[in-house]
Amino acid sequence: MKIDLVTIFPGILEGPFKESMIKRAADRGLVDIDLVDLRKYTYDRHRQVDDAPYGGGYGMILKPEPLFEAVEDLKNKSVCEGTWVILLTPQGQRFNQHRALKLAEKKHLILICGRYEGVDERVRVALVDEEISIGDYVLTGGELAAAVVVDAVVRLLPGFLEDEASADESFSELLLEYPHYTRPAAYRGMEVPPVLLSGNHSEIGCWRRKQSLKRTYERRPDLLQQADLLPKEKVFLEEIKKQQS
Ligand code: JDH
Repeated sequence: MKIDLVTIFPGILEGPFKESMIKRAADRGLVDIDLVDLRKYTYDRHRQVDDAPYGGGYGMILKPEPLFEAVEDLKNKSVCEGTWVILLTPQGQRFNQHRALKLAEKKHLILICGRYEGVDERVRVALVDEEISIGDYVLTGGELAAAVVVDAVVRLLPGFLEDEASADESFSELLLEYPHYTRPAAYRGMEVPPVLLSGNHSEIGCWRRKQSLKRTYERRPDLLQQADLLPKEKVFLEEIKKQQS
């Protein structure tokens, strides 16, 4: 997968992609991430990327010309058909695991990170395929949001997770996780649940699934709507609900 991030602050994005797991994915050739400085696509003396809003009012708006030039240049250079252009914006559709899975199917993503009050409306209308917001809080720009989206997408690429099964990801990640324990078996009087020390893998699997369901019901019941549960899991869920009331 090819990912281009268009920004006036490439420095913000250098850290997240030049460290750790995402760097390893790039080194292994799973993904090619480029930080594209929007100022490269300005041709005036002051390398101006923003301007005051027509009609007056507070703040500055990213001008259309550098963004159009940047995206068109990246599309022309692209070896693959079907480039998908994403704008990070507080007005976008909420990002979630489902959207991450959809984006992981694309061959070439271009993410536009806005700043100031946002981008000229013509960018949305003529250049952007999808507008995304990472959540209902206000950031100062799109860079950190873009880093979140890229992180979530890259870990889904085939071959990213070397050993663990990623096949059941799409399913298991719709529920909250079961509790994890590592050595020691007893710590400050807190003991690891005996089933995890039993070596009985079908029992362990069953315990974990039940813990997942219990946690999801207690903390994020909204997630249970979209998870399709097995009949016996539905029965278990009813038991949990009864115990609570
Ligand atoms: C991109 C500029 C800053 C902040 C106006 C909007 C009141 C406009 N989940 C997310 N939160 N924020 C962003 C994001 C923020 C951005 C840009 C993404 C580019 N900014 C900015 C506030 C406003 N404001 C909220 N209303 C309730 C008015 C721009 C983001 C993502 N993804």
